[in-house]
Amino acid sequence: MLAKTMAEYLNEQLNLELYSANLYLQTSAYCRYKGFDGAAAFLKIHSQEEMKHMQRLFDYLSNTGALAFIGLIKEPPVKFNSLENVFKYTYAHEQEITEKINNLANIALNTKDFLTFNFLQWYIAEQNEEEKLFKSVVDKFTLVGDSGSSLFLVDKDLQSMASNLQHHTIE
Ligand code: OFO
Repeated sequence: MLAKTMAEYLNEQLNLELYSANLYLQTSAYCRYKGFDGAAAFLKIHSQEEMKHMQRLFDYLSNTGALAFIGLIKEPPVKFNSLENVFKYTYAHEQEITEKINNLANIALNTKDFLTFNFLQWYIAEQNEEEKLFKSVVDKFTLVGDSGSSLFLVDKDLQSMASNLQHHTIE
């Protein structure tokens, strides 16, 4: 049985993962609206990944005798100045999530909740991957600049990244 405070912290994280799913779905809508179909596909797949992060927490809470609860999820931003801005924003968001996960792991360790500490290892590894992924997209903009043809290339690249991710998800 999870300690009450740990269940509260994990529920907070569950709701943050739901926010992440909404953020990626909303940014996908923005990209599609602006004609960046590759970026839209990439972000939409990522939204599905975030739902899996949420469900993992949902199951852990349920399986340890706690009550998972869905709270009020804040609205994600709708408008951005540029495609690069979308990815700078999402990269910063991933960095924040990493901090949250690390903080949770720290609390679990300090309270000797080794089961939760063990559960969080998956998230620690996952965050490392997500940060790498989003940084690699931000780096593309630095490399190619922001002219129309550069954006076209980045968008094309995101389309192939989306196809790879889709493939990975199906396997
Ligand atoms: Fe993007 O890792 Fe969950 O939130």
